[in-house]
Amino acid sequence: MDIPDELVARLRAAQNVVVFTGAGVSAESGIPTFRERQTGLWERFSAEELATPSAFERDPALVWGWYEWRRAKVLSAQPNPAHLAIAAMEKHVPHLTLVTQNVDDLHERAGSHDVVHLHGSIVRPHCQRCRQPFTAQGSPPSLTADTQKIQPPTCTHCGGHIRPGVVWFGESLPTLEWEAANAAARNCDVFLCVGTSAVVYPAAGLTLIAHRAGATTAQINPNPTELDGDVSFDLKGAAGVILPALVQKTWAHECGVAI
Ligand code: BJW
Ligand code: ZN
Repeated sequence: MDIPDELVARLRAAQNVVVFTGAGVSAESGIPTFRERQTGLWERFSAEELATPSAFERDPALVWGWYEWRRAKVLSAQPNPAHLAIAAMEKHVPHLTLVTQNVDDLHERAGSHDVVHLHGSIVRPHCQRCRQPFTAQGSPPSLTADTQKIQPPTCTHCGGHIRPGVVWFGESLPTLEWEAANAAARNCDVFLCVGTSAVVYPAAGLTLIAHRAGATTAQINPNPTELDGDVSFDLKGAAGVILPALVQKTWAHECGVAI
């Protein structure tokens, strides 16, 4: 698809840019999204049985086993051209804030710095009771099934269960991260919303916060979302195609641009 000249001009002139990502940015790395028909995780698994505090209370081994299966997927995945293009933007934009809902570490592995993780990290578990980080975690076991039960490790400080370091439904987002994302959305010139269905709050509200504060907003997604009609530019297509093209068109005139 054609990248709009006006978006390129606004991005080139911007001092403060926010890139806000969802599961779609990692889809081309082979990490399943949540809500897409047929391939989304919530098509095959129940969010209530796996991604809530009460699910972990009820059956910690089921929940831990499922997250170990997903952690193994993340560890064997590689950043794709969308992650790389976002990392390259950091070199051209005076102040770029990368806010992600994703629990994988593919942005970091692509070279992005100071990534704001609103929904936590699947590679950084902690104790459910005393919140101490759990560091003695090696590679996940080779799992034959996505619903294989695995007893979670025990905290060496207090004996509590170790839990995945992610934000489940009904849990608050980490305060510092949420405040940083909110402030960045309110103060940016350009806000790029990439690969999210924009249904999970409060994160889903960030694009509209930026839009109402006067930012240029652009959505990059091959499918319809809740934000259709509410953004300045709607780029319908895969992030791994559109983002490299956007970076190339915006900064190709700068010497040595590489993505
Ligand atoms: C591509 C692509 C390509 C594909 N290129 N794009 C009513 C009832 C009950 C609860 C609520 C309610 N209203 C609000 C709430 C609260 C709830 C919520 O929002 N629920 C809604 C679903 C209704 N929110 C919360 O509970 C949050 N906490 C909170 O609000 O605290 C206050 C509170 C306290 C006490 C009680 C109640 C509230 C916490 C939300 C935590 C979300 N956690 C998850 C799981 C994380 C752990 C894990 O990974 O297992 O986070 S849910 C899941 O959704 C995950 C994601 O980060 C999040 C967002 O999903 P995302 O990224 O948008 O993925 P998809 O699959 O939806 O979309 C992918 C998109 O990519 C699609 O559009 C594709 O088209 C696109 N795509 N290929 C570009 N190549
Ligand atoms: Zn503990």
